Amino acid sequence: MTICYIALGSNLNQPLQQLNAAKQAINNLAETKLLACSSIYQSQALTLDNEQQNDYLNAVLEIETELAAEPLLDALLKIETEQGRSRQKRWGARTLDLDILLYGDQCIQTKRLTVPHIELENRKFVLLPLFQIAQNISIPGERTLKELLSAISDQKIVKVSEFNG
Ligand code: ROI
Repeated sequence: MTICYIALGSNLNQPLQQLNAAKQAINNLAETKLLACSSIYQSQALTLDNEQQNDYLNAVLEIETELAAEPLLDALLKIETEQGRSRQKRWGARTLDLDILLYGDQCIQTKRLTVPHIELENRKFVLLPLFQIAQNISIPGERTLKELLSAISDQKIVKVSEFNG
């Protein structure tokens, strides 16, 4: 069993419903148990070239899984597709984004997967929900979550909701 943290994000097609549906789907994955959910947070879209996008809703889930990292990635991509995501441009608006932030204490670097997630340390909309449910974890190769968070405290992010059920 490996403890993993999954980031959820959405800014299209009813983001709150997208996040709740994704949580249910992750809860239903084979060989996987949902251990904890952060609250749901809203923030301005981080974009390239000041492109205008809707605000995002973001959250983080803690799971325990027997799935290896790449099969877990495949399962998450399947959930994204089932919830209507087509792969558009990089940094474009999206119905649902599911990212593996951490997979146990492993560092993984394959063609398809970089863990810890490459943008983890720059994104308050990932760090804050992660911190809410995992204050004491250490991130392989990184500073503590608290240190990472204090380095980017200027990004505005607001708690707006909890998951259903
Ligand atoms: N911006 C915010 N605030 N939240 C996200 O989840 C998010 N995801 C993305 C980009 C486009 C980088 N911007 C984001 O993929």
